[in-house]
Amino acid sequence: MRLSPVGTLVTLLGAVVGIVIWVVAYFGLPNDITHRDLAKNPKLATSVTSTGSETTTGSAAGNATGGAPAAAQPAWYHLGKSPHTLVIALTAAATPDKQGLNFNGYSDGQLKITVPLGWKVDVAFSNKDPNIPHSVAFVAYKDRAAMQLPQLAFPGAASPNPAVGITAAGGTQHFSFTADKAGRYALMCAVPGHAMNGMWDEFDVSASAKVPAITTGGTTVEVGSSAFQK
Ligand SMILES: [Cu+2]
Repeated sequence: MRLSPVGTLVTLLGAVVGIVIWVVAYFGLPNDITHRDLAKNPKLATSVTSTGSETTTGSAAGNATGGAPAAAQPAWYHLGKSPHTLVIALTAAATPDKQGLNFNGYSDGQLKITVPLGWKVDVAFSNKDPNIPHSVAFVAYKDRAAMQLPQLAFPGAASPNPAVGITAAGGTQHFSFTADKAGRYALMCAVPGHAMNGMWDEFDVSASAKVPAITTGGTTVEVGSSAFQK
């Protein structure tokens, strides 16, 4: 079959238009529209909104049936091997929030840790900031925003040399104390000026609580299941 010059032109134009459409559709459009590149697609947001024993019960059941790790449980707190021990990892400047003046991303009391009266608290403190030193000290609630290191609420309840602190190069510092007085307390950075700029969170010792609890964003998670013991 022979095409006239006009027919040939129309055929070529049709082919070109087809190719252009194909190229634009497959390569030209941003991934926001096509979502073809799976690696670049946004992660699905996962959130845990549960209160109290629901969480531990639900997660424990998940463990029992699926054998999966307790993914819903943040890794920074769990029950200790010894009875009545809470193990917490507090990381200063864990996020860039407030120029790093935060513990595990929380500042200005956004985080509340509650332990039953008489429990032991094992703390692993570190600082992600390579330049600005931080520390952690457990103090009376009224001293949460103190300019300088106030009196400790419990013997030994601070990282070493808390007024000086450590940078990221300081590694992880371990200390323990017994929460032997019920009341409202705070954990704060004792490097001068940091707590008064918000680097503090709440620490409560409860005479009625049976298990420790972590409260953030209005959600309380009890640290009560043996499923989380390490
Ligand atoms: Cu600090």
